[in-house]
Amino acid sequence: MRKWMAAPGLAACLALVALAAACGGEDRPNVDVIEDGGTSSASASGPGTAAPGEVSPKPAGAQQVDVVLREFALEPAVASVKAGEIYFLADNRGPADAHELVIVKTDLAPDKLPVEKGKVSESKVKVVDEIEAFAAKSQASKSVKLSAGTYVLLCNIVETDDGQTESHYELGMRAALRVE
Ligand SMILES: [Cu+2]
Repeated sequence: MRKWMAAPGLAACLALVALAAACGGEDRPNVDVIEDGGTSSASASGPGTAAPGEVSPKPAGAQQVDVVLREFALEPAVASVKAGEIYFLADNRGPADAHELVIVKTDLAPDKLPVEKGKVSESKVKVVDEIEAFAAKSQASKSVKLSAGTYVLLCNIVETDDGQTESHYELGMRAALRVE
């Protein structure tokens, strides 16, 4: 009985789709809701927004350095590595903000880099590479060849909310990494 009823129902539906999209109409509002949700969440989150990070596989032979990013700390799992290819795997634990991972080669202490308006002057230090800002609760990776020396890992995002400047670097998102 049910099977027999289902067939004409489907046929009627297909016919109506062709005529007036009456059956297909049930799908269309769902699509619109998804699109609206995506748009509004992106615009409502403010300056800290960024796309989720992307993780690529660790190259063979590279040394892995896990780095935790959060409001407001930057914590490499190790203090030193051997010179060579380093695979940085950054884990943004937020809870809310986008963060980045900038790798600077410098003899200066992590908290002594030149700063202008809360931002480390990237033209005055040697930026080796970086993982660009990526969203909270996602991970991002980058492989970088590092020569021996001392490095500072930092997040150089500065947000301005209601005239208040929030420098991730000054709030503590910086750490030393020694390459031997
Ligand atoms: Cu940050």
